[in-house]
Amino acid sequence: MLERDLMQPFGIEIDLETGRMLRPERTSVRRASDMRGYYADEPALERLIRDADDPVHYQVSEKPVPETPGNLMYCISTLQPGLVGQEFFMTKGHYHQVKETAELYLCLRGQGFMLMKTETGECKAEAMARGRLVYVPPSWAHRSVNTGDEPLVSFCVYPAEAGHNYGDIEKEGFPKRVLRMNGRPQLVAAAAQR
Ligand code: S6P
Ligand code: ZN
Repeated sequence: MLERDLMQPFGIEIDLETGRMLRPERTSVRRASDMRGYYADEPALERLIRDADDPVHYQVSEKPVPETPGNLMYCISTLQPGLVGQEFFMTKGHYHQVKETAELYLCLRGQGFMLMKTETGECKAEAMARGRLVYVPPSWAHRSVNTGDEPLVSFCVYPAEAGHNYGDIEKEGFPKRVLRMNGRPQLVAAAAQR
């Protein structure tokens, strides 16, 4: 490869206190209405959409790199606090399309869990709190859950070619849900649902 064809190095700034990426190139936003079908209490989600004017649920800020092997994609994921019925706000969750790809989540702010599951239904939860790094191994679907009262912010890094498979989680869901019971987060077996 000619030297002029090489990708050029660059730097970005992340405010480690707030977890905000300064001047991201791309920000994807998921609103409450994008989460239809994911929560157990569907009427509660509809009330949230109606009464709070379809609030932002979470967003992902990035400065994308080419999605080619050898590159590392990275982003800041910011999940708002709240409840849908008894269930804490969560991301949709996904497998990576390229199953052999892992992901690192370094929590910068907030409290919660990283829920992970395999295709055969094994389910694990790792606590997330400022300074905790969660390693999501290859082949594990992953979803973050915010159990605190401030945004749950993570810095994520993964192989740039990983891709996202949302369809399987839309169909099969996670075996566990994180509910607020007696004022505390509890992991509860999910009924047949997403
Ligand atoms: C990407 C990484 C995160 C999530 C983000 C939103 O591989 O795992 O950036 O995209 O937390 O979650 P989801 O499930 O809607 O992509
Ligand atoms: Zn991922």
